[in-house]
Amino acid sequence: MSLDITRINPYFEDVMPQEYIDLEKNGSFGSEKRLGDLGAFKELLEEHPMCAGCHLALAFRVLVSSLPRPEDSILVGSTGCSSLAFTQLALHNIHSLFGNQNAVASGLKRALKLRFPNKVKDVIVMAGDGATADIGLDMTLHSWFRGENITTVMFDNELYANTGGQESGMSMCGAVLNMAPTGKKFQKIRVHELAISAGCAYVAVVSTAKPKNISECFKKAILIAREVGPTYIQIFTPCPTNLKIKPSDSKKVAAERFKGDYAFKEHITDEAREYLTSIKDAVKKEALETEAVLVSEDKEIPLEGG
Ligand SMILES: Cc1ncc(C[n+]2csc(CCOP(=O)(O)OP(=O)(O)O)c2C)c(N)n1
Ligand SMILES: [Mg+2]
Repeated sequence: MSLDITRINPYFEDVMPQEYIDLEKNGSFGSEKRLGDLGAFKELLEEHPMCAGCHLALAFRVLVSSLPRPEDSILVGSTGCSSLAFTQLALHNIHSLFGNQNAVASGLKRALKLRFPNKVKDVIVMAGDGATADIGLDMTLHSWFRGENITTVMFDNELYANTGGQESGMSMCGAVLNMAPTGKKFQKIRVHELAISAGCAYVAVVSTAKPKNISECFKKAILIAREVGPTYIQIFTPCPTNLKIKPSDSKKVAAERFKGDYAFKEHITDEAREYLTSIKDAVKKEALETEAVLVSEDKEIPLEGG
């Protein structure tokens, strides 16, 4: 996507909503300080239609603010609470049929590689735990087995929130939910371990208890998916509505679980680690070269009046 797509046609300037004018003037496309702008502009969801205290919304905002190239990213969503957030985005996104998200993303990534062989196009799946670990598990796993160059993000609120609180494979054993009144009878699925054995080059289990960590892991996952292979980020995103806790307590729940069973976990293959190191060097080299050019250009600028 060209950044020009966000420019306002001069003929429409007087009728454009203020929020779009703000987005065009100050929006963070192409800005390095995107996280600092969180919530300030429309593409970063300053408002959203989710419940108060929804940590899926918090994670969503952190993710879209951390995209290395928002203008060249395509987000693939699935049915669930997150599909409400997608409607607030000024970014390319696709709503896929519930469970099909990794199949749709695979096709999209392949088509974009053929259509734009010399351009970076990041394809990122963002879906709930029900979509990823239950109904879409076969599509998710097979995209990893095939080694597709996509990133998969799971918003793990440990239930089907959008349909009123059924248990998912990611619910905790014993969890009593609106539509699981006798409690869940089996253990939470260890999708991060499946991701590792299915061949993901990078896997991270993170939590809204540490938003900055989500951002760092997500960036790594996107970079690695470009060249090395599939990547997976699982984010704990407590749902106060279904957990029946005060919205202001979501943070406390995330922090408590972070100290216990939902602690940070990271897996990176040697190849992915080497790739990250190699591009770090390339970025540093580029920065040094730019500095050298700037210094030499600086010397050539004649002093005023000199
Ligand atoms: C093919 C299909 N099956 C079932 C549904 C009904 N449905 C909509 S959202 C949802 C649950 C979503 O749960 P999850 O993926 O965990 O997302 P959450 O709402 O918790 O964010 C279900 C079963 C559907 N829309 N389409
Ligand atoms: Mg869910």
